[in-house]
Amino acid sequence: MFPFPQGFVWGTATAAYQIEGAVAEDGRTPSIWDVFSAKPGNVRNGDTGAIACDHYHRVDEDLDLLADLGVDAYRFSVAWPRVIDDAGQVNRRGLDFYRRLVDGLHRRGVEPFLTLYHWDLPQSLEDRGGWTARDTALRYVDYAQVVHEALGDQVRHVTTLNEPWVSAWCGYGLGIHAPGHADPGMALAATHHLLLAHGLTAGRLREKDPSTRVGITLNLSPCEPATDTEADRAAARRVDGQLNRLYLDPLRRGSYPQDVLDLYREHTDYAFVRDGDLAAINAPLDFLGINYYRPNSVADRPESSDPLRADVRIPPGVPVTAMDWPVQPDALTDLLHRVSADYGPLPLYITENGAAYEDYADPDGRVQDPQRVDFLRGHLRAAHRAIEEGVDLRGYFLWSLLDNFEWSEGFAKRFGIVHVDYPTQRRTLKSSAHWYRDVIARGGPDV
Ligand code: IFM
Repeated sequence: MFPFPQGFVWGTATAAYQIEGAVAEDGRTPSIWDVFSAKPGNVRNGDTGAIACDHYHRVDEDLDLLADLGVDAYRFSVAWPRVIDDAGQVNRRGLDFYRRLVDGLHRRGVEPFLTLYHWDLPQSLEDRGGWTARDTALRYVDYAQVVHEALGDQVRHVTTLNEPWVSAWCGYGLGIHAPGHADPGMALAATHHLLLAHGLTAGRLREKDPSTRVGITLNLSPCEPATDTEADRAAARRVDGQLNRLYLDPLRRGSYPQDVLDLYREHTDYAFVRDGDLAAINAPLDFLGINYYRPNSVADRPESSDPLRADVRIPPGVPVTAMDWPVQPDALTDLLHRVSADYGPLPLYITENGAAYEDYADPDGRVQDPQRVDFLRGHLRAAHRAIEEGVDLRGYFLWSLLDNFEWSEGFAKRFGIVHVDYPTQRRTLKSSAHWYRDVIARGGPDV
């Protein structure tokens, strides 16, 4: 038995664009993901989030699933383009949807953990420069205040951003996510403005309502050298810098890591960093959310020192998920220790962890996913070990409640513990959902 502490928060997570659908209803305006996914070649099979899991119309059914699982908390995101229209006016009908969601959670005894930004920037703001423009950070603060005024009385935990690395580097540095730019200088400007949006908002919300717990969620991955050569060790440090320290250092120490700034000097002069910005970004945090999926085993690539072109390998003999991500739960324990030691003390939550596998319904309609159960068990045990060794880990949100729109992979990758048959929108609990319900009821995995 691996008993977690009393009060440990068991949850599941989703994000607006990945599940809601209803992209043109009740005054919602287009987001960068509507525009990006409509362009042929950007998303596998031409999929879009236009319908997704139709959660917007099935919210009660989906909340019942949460109640059935017995979770303590549910992490969801608010879609900015539902709440603020292209003229910058508040859209009450959009807010009403989230009010119904939050009320429905409370009625079922489930605590809402609200994420303000999970990648669906209003396209109208992208047209004015998106996250490369400082003004977007200021618009974000206004948006955050609107959401807080409407829902703050019922929502204690607010996460400002989900995975700013992905927003900045996949969206502006690599061009594989919306809005589809491939320019490292833009990615660095986007990074800075995302972090500024976070910091200004954290300060503002704390000032207005000290009872709100404000955090941010980062995708963090331990980076190990593939071999013990000096070249591989340097390559691993570069990837760690760009992926982890570029976010953790300003948030927790008020400075950008010099080695990462130096790596990209030919792409930007960093004129977008203004006096006082880093102090704002370094605002006190009530918690840090960690999304952990995999570590990186990094080998040097002599022709390029750019972390975006890094040679990231699967260590021999390590199993992989349907995303080709190596399954290495021990790295989660190491990561939790490192974050606590280097950037704590700070309450931590695992705000995402989970895996995609090739799931299908058998002739009886059942969906058996033993590989996912093994994945989750291994990671929960790794989290448990970290707690036993002193890490202040407060909760675990499984990604994801439902199969959903996996960004540039479309609907081809299934991360849910609940299977969604997209043509009928029928939901079926996979065996991992039954297993997770038992884990929650027992307060930890039994083996
Ligand atoms: O689906 C995503 C989620 O939106 C952000 N974190 C990683 C998940 C799996 O790729």
